[in-house]
Amino acid sequence: MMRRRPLLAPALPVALAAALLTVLPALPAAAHNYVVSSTPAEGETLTAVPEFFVVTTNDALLDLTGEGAGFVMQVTDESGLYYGDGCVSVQGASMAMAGALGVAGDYTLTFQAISGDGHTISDELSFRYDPAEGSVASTGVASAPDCGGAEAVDATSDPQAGTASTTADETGTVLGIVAGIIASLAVLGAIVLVVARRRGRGAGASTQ
Ligand SMILES: [Cu+2]
Repeated sequence: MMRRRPLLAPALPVALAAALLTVLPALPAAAHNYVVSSTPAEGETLTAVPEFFVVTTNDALLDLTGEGAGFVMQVTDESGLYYGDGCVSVQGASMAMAGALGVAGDYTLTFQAISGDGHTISDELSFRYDPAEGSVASTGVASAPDCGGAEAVDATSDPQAGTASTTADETGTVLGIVAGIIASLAVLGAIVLVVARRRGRGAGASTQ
């Protein structure tokens, strides 16, 4: 008995560490999303107006309302005029706004997004527009477009799809956490059983 206890003692910290390692991967990542790609890319020269300006991050963005609340994309030219309707759609790790540009020149794409951990991230990137002769140029506006107000956002987004994907994500997260807790309880239970059996054997041996 006396010689076994020092051998059993290290088993508990190991069990706790195993339980933590089982639970931790199931918890939502607690870090800012970061940009992995964009249209246009930083420093890129566009020769045509893209169908969409896109910013893609490393992980799912947090679109709680399913309507892109808190998400902003603005494209401005050298004189500060705005292009695009300001309607931002969020899908998974990406946000997008329909493309529109004026005449040839230097432009800036400024964006704001809600990271998966609930924090706001924002940045800007520079690009050049060098269209073919005779390309149709959009007219810039002096103040930032707001997608025509909330009603226009409803009309141009798909609230049903957004709500469904948000619910699925949350269900997946909860299931992951529950599975992690059950797995760690199972590990702890197994350790307790092993310890109890060894003690039982030890006790039985000592009484005989
Ligand atoms: Cu953060």
